[in-house]
Amino acid sequence: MQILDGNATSAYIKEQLKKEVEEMKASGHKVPHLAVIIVGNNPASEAYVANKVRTCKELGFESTHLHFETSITEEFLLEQVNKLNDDDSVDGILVQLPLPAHISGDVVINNINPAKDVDGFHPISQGKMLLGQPGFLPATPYGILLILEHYNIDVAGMDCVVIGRSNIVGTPMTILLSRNAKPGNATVTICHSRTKNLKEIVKRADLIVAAIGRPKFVTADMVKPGAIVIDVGINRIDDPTTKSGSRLVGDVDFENVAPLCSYITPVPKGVGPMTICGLMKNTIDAVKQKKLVNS
Ligand code: L34
Repeated sequence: MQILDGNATSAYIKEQLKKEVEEMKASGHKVPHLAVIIVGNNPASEAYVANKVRTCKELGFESTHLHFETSITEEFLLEQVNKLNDDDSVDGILVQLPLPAHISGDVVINNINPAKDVDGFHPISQGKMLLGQPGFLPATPYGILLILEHYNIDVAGMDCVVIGRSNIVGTPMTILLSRNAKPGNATVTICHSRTKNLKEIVKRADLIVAAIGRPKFVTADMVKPGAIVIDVGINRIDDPTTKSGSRLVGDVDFENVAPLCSYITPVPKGVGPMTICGLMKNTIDAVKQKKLVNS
C-alpha cells in the first residue's frame, strides 16, 4: 500500500508554480491576483480560505481577502462580485461555499465573470468541461487528476466508482474520469443516496472516489483488494483523546481500508492540499488565457 501524499505532491507542484510566477514577473507580466470572498464565520471555511490566501503569498501572487458578516444581503454580495469582475487587476474570483441560507450560491456563481471563474463552478466552465473544451476545471477534481498524474496512475480502462453527485466534486469527477483524455478513458459508475446494492457496486471498483460527506462511510468490506481509494471527505468528529477534542476524518474508514489498497489518499494531507493546487493553477491560467476565454 502506498499513500498518495497530498502535502508532498502539492509542495512539489507549488515549487513549479512559484518559478512560473517569477518568470512571468521577469518578463514584464503582472503577477496573478486572486480575490477570495468569505461570508460568515464557519471555522472550517475560514481555515480553507486562510490556506488559500497563505498559498497565494507563498507563490508570489497578489491576493484580496474579503470577509463579510452573515447578515449581508445577496444584492450586496452581487455588488462586491461585480466590482471584482470590473477590476482589471483581479484575475481570479472565488466565493467560498457554503453561503448562508438566504443567499443563493447559484445566483452568486452565475454572476462571476467566466474569464475569472478559477473555481470552475460557473455554468460556462462546467459546460466547457462537459464538452472537452479547454477551460477552468473545478479545483477539487482538478487536484485529484494532478495527484493521479504525479504518481503515474493511468486510469484508462479502469472501473471507477464515484460516491456522491455534488456539482463541485462527484458529478465533474465522473466526466473527467470518463472523457477521452489523459487522465481519462475510465469506465465510470456514480453512486448516491438512492443507489441500490451500493456495497456490491463499490466492491467492483479499481478506483473509488469517496465524496459523500459522511465520516468513514466506505468500510473495508466494500473495497476490492488492490483498489485505489481517493478520499474527498473532510469531516470533523469528536475525539476526547486529542487536545482540541476533535479530529478530521475522511469518508473512508482509513485504518481498516488502507491495508487493502494499492494506493490511498489520507485525510488530512490528501485531497485538501491538492484542491488548493488546482485553484492556483487555474489562477495562473486566468492570467495567461485572458484573451482566449471566448475562443
Ligand atoms: N468556492 N468553496 C469554493 N471553492 C472550493 O474549492 C471549496 N472547497 C470545498 C469547500 N468549499 C469551497 C475547498 O476549498 C473544500 N475545500 C477545501 C480546501 C482546502 C482544504 C480542505 C477543503 C485543506 O486545506 N485541507 C487540509 C487541512 C484541513 C484542516 O486542517 O482543516 C488537508 O490537509 O486536508
